[in-house]
Amino acid sequence: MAAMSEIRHDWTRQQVLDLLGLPFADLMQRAHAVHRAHHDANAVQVSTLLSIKTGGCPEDCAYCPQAARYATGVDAEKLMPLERVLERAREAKAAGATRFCMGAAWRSPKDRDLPKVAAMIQGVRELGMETCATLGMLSAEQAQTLRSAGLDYYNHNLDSAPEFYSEIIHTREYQDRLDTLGHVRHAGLKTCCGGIVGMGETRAQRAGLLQTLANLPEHPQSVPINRLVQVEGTPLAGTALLDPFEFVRTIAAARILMPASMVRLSAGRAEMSDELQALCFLAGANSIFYGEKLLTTGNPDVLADQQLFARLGIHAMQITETSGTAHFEIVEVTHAGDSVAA
Ligand code: SAM
Ligand code: DTB
Ligand code: SF4
Repeated sequence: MAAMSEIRHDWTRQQVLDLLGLPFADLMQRAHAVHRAHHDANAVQVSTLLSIKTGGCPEDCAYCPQAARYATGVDAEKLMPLERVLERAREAKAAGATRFCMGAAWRSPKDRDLPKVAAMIQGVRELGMETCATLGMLSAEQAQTLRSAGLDYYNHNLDSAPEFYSEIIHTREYQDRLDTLGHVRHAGLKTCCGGIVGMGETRAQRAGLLQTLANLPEHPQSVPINRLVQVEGTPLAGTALLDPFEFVRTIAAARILMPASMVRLSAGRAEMSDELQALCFLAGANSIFYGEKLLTTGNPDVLADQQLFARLGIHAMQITETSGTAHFEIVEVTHAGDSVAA
């Protein structure tokens, strides 16, 4: 195995920009070497998403089909009943997902909703899957409550560079996001935190997002890199499309900056060719959302993903339960008998 890269939290903007600007082959070679040193390059972790509370959101995130203020055709629904959530989780497990991520179109959860979400988390865990939730901003106490319910991961994205943020969201501050991430870490939850590219940002602003992620007190254990899904009715519909190679560069730089993290090739795969996805895996992406739907928009169907994995010789990571502790771990089998916990 190649030498492990140092885990750093002191990246300068210029260093990240320099990475993004390397000749493509040099960047890919460097990212792939880091990837191999820290992970099984042929294993991809699969998570399934479910929108447990869809639409009607009071926030104004310019990319989001669930903001009540944009006419996107997404109707506001109530919180999904527990049994339906568990039914969907069972289906996800049967299809091979190891993590089940529940998303709600909330600015932040109301305290009266938390016991209902806690019951969902407990139920999903009992099925033998890792749990993740993305419910908006959290207080320190709410993060603790979710942890006590057995939540493994909390997804809360930075979404963009600090200096681009005010062009995308006006109803809450960048600092609010950093505060929520602090509460999540302090509660002992693992963080899933990334952003969106293709929103009309510059390369320097993509570098700003990556730099901020890498310089967090702890690297997020999962880093979702979303390519903007353009939805008619949102302010970002019609944004000039990002050069696909620039997207691959972003994945490669994320891999170099956060060597031990799982980098997720997240939203936007339905609009990507198999070849582009393969380049992203080569650049260090080792996690995907699996299942026909993200929250409200489409994702490649399960069969297409299984075929893509087979064509590329990729296997889905398996879940193991650490004896007696009700603690799940995804295990990346690197060589026969040689396991690396992710
Ligand atoms: N409401 C909560 C929040 O915003 O924190 C949780 C759900 S929200 C839909 C989770 C994330 O989905 C956003 O932070 C954003 O990164 C991503 N997302 C939403 N709409 C998207 C789109 N059209 N394209 C790509 N990513 C998107
Ligand atoms: C993340 O980074 N991407 C996911 C998940 N975390 C919650 C959401 C993608 C949403 C794409 C638009 C939609 O389906 O509504
Ligand atoms: Fe609401 Fe989350 Fe969509 Fe923003 S991203 S509008 S907070 S659901």
